[in-house]
Amino acid sequence: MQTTLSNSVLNSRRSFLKKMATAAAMTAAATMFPGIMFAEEQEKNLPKGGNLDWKKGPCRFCGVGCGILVGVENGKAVAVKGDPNSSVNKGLLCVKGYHQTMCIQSSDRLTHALVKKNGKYVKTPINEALDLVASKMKSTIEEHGKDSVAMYTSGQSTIPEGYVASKLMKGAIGTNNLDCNARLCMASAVAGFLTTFGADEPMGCYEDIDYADYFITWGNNMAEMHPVLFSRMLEQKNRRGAKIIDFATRTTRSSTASDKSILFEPQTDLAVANAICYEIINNGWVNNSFVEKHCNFSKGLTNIGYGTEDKFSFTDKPEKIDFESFKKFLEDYTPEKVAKYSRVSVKDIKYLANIYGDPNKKVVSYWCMGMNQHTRGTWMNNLMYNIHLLTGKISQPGNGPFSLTGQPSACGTAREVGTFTHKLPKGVVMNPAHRELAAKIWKVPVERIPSKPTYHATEMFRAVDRGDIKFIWTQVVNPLVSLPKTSRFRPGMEKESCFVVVSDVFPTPTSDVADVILPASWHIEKSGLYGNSERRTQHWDKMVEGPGETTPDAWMTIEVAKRMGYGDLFPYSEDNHVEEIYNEYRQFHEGKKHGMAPLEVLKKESGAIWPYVDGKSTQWRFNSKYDPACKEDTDFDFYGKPDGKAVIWQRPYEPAAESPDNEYPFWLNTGRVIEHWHTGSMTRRIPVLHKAMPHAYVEFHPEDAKALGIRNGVNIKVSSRRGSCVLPASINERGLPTKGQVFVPFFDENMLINDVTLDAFCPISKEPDYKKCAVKVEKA
Ligand SMILES: Nc1nc2c(c(=O)[nH]1)N[C@H]1C(S)=C(S)[C@@H](COP(=O)(O)OP(=O)(O)OC[C@H]3O[C@@H](n4cnc5c(=O)[nH]c(N)nc54)[C@H](O)[C@@H]3O)O[C@H]1N2
Ligand SMILES: Nc1nc2c(c(=O)[nH]1)N[C@H]1C(S)=C(S)[C@@H](COP(=O)(O)OP(=O)(O)OC[C@H]3O[C@@H](n4cnc5c(=O)[nH]c(N)nc54)[C@H](O)[C@@H]3O)O[C@H]1N2
Ligand code: SF4
Ligand SMILES: [Mo]
Repeated sequence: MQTTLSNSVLNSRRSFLKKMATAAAMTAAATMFPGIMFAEEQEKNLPKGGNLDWKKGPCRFCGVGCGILVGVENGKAVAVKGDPNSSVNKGLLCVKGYHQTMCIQSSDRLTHALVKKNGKYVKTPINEALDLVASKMKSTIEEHGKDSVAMYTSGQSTIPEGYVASKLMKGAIGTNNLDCNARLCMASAVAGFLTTFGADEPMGCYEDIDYADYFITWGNNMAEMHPVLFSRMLEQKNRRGAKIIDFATRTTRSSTASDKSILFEPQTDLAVANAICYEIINNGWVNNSFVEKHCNFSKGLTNIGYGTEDKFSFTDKPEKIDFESFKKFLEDYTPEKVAKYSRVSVKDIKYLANIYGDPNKKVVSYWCMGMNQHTRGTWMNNLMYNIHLLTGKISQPGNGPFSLTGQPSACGTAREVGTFTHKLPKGVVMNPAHRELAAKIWKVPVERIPSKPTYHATEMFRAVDRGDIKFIWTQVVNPLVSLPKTSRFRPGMEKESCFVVVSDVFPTPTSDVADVILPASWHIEKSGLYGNSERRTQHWDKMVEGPGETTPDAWMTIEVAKRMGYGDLFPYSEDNHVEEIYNEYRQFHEGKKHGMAPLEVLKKESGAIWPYVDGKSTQWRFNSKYDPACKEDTDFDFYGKPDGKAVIWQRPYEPAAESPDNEYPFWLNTGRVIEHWHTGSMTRRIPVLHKAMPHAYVEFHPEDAKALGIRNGVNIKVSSRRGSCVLPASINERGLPTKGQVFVPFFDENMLINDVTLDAFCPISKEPDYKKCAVKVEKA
């Protein structure tokens, strides 16, 4: 397969994004911090008069899951405002929420299928393109076996889209070659939940914000990434003096808006969490009755590697331990010892321990990618739970560990429908009872669902590069910008050995290497359901028509399944497939532990939280006061585990997979900015957002910049052992890395920082660590 296709689609994308960049100017600072646009303020900006028809749905962007109302006039979306009836955002939105629908009017929208013929993309009727996809998928299976075809999907796929992808791959074809971008995002959170509680997803809900005395963020830039929740925290700070503490490796807008910012050396959060537990135990702050009744202690293997080699595999060997040996283990983590390498002072470690240890203070801990994108991400999640379990501060209003999700349906689709290689809509492929249930609902022979997981995201693209996967279909993802170490995976995807199908709404660096590009309907151009961070399922009806032959992703999957001969398993109607699929899917979660709200409720209300039991959302799981699934004779019941007890894990500190050395002396940390969504494909097509943040940059600590003679705007080459990337320097602008660290956001396809990152991952969750690798920097 060749890359250098200079056809009109690609050219128009590049010149389009360039044109937008040259028009750059910083806009409306007032709306940029913390990114909130108040409902009244929005009202002033909305078109007056006319007959706006306001339609309800969830925001397209982040996992906060704000409710939006879209104003439709003459078949066009002309305005967006926050839904005042949504308990998530109470009428608020951030800048991305407010401007979201503007991207669909972009002039380079994919409106028709494109099929590559003799090195050029040819506009092709959608039916023909789907014929080709189905026949290629079928012939690849016939020639090379079921495990030679793969699908890579998204936490931005709707629930029905994820469901039919899983049914096609696992139920119809019979391969577990399905994984999704939530592997790059939430996998460590999932593995943390499963190892500690035996049940995925947070126990609390956003209402915790109204009761907590302290919010502690563990490497989570909420002011930019979960802005509406952060504004709810700021409101509680102003109203009743609740305190926000930002514990992070870089000073961000979240740090400057907090009451206290504590910085630590990357990766040493493991040690600090253990030091907090040491303090809690040695000061007698353990909630003994809670721990005795509701917790077990365990340890697993240590020194478990970093997954950098192909076909890496690892199985943990958990072992029960007692409280005394856990206490003894923590002696290596006294505040004095940990202060030496974490850069956190003894005083600050004790300060944090004091807050968690004080029975009269309610604490919510928040985290997202800092803890998950970590080569010991599962451990780090376990350690967070240790702190809340030892103190019994969990599953109560205002007290709890809260793992925030990133994508709008990472919970609803990736985790609940289960678009991971090891998952089924209920449970995992390894469990015979879970396979039986799936086979029954899908009406397929149980033997068809393979019992072994195959490729997780990183390993899937390694397999493409090796030539083991010969057909891949990506939906609602842009992996050649977002995967770690794209310097390997781009040439891998370009190889003739793999047929690549890309479904997107815009051309991207991933569609650049596609054999077939399928034009997808965007969010409001189709009906769907998403599930947010607080287990809230939200439904929306199609609001506007999409252009050309754009088609909903679920319907394209169904059409391909039918063409492959699986029509009887996909008996859905084009007009109503979303509802038919949701009703089928709901059967997987029947019962008090995970019951999902019926469609009638979701259509009327701004979402409902599962478990939805007897017409009511369950806000706090595992607490028998609130959760009808708990056994009756106990106050708490961690029913994900057979004995109802959560696990306190002994997990040591271990260094990062790659640390700065003489040749590569800086830490490279990567992440996001408030204006852009991930790879920028949508937000860079929204003029107000693109102008506010027109290109990526490499951020320095001012002392490092001074020592290197680097000024703002100077082009810098950032290189690692994998690749390099040139970006303008940024000093004292958006954020402030610690000395010895540089930071780069990954939204800019013209400055591909993932050519530089490392594909090391947590051996338990297989989630890559985008936050740490070693680089050198020089003037370009
Ligand atoms: N505007 C906007 N909002 C978004 C998104 C977006 O693209 N744009 N994406 C959404 C998605 S999918 C996600 S996953 C979230 C991400 O939300 P966040 O995780 O908040 O954002 P990031 O910028 O990825 O990560 C920043 C944090 O990583 C921390 N960090 C770095 N190294 C370490 C470490 O060793 N340990 C710990 N504990 N922390 C460390 C830093 O301190 C910093 O606070 O944002 C969601 N919201
Ligand atoms: N360096 C670095 N890399 C990272 C991270 C990091 O912190 N640092 N974070 C990782 C994380 S947490 C995440 S979640 C991933 C995200 O990685 P990706 O999911 O690959 O990035 P997105 O830009 O969200 O890609 C979504 C694509 O779907 C398209 N799209 C939008 N709506 C639709 C639709 O309805 N249908 C279809 N078919 N397409 C649609 C968009 O145009 C876009 O191209 O990135 C990961 N990569
Ligand atoms: S906070 Fe997230 S869900 Fe809410 S408006 Fe902003 S991007 Fe959308
Ligand atoms: Mo994410």
